[in-house]
Amino acid sequence: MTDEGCLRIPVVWSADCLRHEPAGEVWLGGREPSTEVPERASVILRSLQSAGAPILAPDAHDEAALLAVHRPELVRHLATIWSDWQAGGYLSDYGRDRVVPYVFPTSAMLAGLPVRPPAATHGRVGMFCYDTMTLVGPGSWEAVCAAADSASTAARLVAAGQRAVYALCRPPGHHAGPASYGGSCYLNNAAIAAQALRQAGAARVAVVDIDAHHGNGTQAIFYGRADVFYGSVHVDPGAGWFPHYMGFADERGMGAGQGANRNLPLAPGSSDAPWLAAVSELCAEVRAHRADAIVLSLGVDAAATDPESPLLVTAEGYRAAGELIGQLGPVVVVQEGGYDLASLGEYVLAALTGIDAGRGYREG
Ligand code: SP5
Ligand code: ZN
Repeated sequence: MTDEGCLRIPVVWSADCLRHEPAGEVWLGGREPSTEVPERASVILRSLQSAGAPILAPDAHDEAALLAVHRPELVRHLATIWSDWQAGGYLSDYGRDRVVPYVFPTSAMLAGLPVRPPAATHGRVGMFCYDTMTLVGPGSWEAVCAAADSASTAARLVAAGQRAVYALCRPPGHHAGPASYGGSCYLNNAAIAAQALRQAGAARVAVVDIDAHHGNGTQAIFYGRADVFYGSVHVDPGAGWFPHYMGFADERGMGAGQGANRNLPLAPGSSDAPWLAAVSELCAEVRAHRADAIVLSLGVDAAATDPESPLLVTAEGYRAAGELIGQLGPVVVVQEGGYDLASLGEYVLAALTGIDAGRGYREG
């Protein structure tokens, strides 16, 4: 293959990411087939391999990389819940083959009382998992760790001088908060990458999130901080879309982080022109914050072909977005959502091709 036809961006990938098999999602009380399936990663990998991208294995990272953005209680829960579930007989006695919450300690329920960790395993799940669609099974923790390791490794490579590295993370991460998981996400791969860049010497980092859904977890992790800007374009939660409770335009950060959060919600049905205008506005914010490095939360579920969102972005739109973002500075690209198996590979390749083209950098 000629250099011209070759995608030069390294891909960090571990086959352990295939070990998470959610085996369904409970939606409105009924179990439905999963949308976040292992095949998503295989399809993306094949597309990038055919484009000639170099594939690298992640290094294993210690728990410190996870604990830098997550509460130890969440990490311990995710690491142990499947074995507790088995030991508790939920599979053998009740035929429940995946971990699903059923009681949630909402602020409305507690009415001011503190959360007391429940004695029962099945009671405890809702303390961390905020929806019924994010199931845990036998290989989930191994995949969650492999995804986090891939993001950390990509951040290390960018900190060492690579201009753009792509982490093929699965499961995705941007809905996971400091002590919460949901939205098919368990640990926040993008936040782990952003924090790793900070610790490797970048004074200011920007997370740009172009997944169709608002990255409520990433926002929550950095909401009070000025050193990590979070900007997102997504389908308007006010028009009835997940995550329903967060992602509104007036959420601008708090305390020291005031002004370092920017949400650009779009109407359902929005296509390339308004979406790219919003991406461009986020890029202007990133420049204004003088970020030394960028983390791109690359969900391709804004695709016109995607079953999980009403946005109508084309592959050319994703390529153009990649070019704009690639001009901002060094980029760690982290895979988030994207569920149409027939077009996923094309959309991810389009975004990375745009970044590759844009990484000549337009300084200033
Ligand atoms: C990472 C990511 O893109 N997570 C998105 C999670 C949004 N899920 C919302 C699910 C709404 C219900 N979907 C109906 C599917 C029925 N099987
Ligand atoms: Zn999404």
